Amino acid sequence: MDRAARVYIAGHNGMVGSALVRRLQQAGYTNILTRTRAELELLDQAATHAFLAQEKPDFIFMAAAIVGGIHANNTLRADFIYQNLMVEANLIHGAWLAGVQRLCFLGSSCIYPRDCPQPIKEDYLLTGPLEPTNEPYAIAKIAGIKLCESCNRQHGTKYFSVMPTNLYGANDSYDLASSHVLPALIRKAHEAKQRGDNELAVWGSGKPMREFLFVDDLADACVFLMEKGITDGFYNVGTGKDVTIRELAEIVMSVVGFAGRIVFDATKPDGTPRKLLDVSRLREIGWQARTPLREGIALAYRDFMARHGG
Ligand code: GFB
Repeated sequence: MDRAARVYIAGHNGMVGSALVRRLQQAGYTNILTRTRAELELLDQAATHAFLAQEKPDFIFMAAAIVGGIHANNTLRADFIYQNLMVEANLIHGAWLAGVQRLCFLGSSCIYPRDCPQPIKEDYLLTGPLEPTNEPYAIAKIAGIKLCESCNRQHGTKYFSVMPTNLYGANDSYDLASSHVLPALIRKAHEAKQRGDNELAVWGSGKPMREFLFVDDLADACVFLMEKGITDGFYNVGTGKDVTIRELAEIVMSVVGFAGRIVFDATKPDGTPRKLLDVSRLREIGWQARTPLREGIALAYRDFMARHGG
């Protein structure tokens, strides 16, 4: 990919979008297009189509989405399906109308059936029922994959998708009501340490298993696929390793330096028991994750301290 190519990053202020900006700048891309939400409302079809027709990017990364942890997914169900479907429809259809040939759509590992075999291969999509706590979000993300695939089949575009596992890193959300487990535990452990508590509340049973990918590794994978000239289909992006939520809490506590007791809150849902991605499709074409979990958590904690610490 020419370093002067016009690359539009939808959602550049979010955790994934900002990691993509960092990665592209580091690789020497000089024509990165961004718009804040105040400048361009992606829920507005006319505004989105006009922007794409005017700017005609060579490549689009679709990192704009309404996202959140298990509680936000489970309670803001209408927002999660409606807003994600609208943004995807406006951007993907608008990209085709504007003659944008290449695009990378960002999905999520929750698109796969709740009880599918582990590790999860890309081929398991649409082979069984979804996890109920995030079904509306997953349906919207599956629609995004299918919009890309269908646009390729009917119109000859070259749109592909990536399915990251649970992400964490710089610019994550630390709002305890809507965040994912890893940033929530960083914040809770930090505040517990500051208060001198002797307990840390962890939702659910602590038994579910999750795989965590440092967001800069995801950005690296996306740019790798763009530069490789991938034109269709979708790729799992993960580390290939998972931990229980209890193990995760223990690592976070040790990084933060909080030595209290873990107390499980059974009134909160566990969600899917396990979702470990099979990452062999991506490994076979030459990419694998680099950041070990403990090292990534230390970097995330440093980012938390810089933005919210005290
Ligand atoms: O990260 P998380 O919110 O989302 O929760 P999912 C993962 C697990 O951590 C669940 C437990 O079993 C939670 O009950 N957990 C423990 C906590 N303590 C906490 C806490 O303080 N906060 C949170 N949030 N969880 C989301 C999906 O599922 O993952 C999305 O809803 C998306 O659609 C995203 O796919 C990556 O991993 O369960």
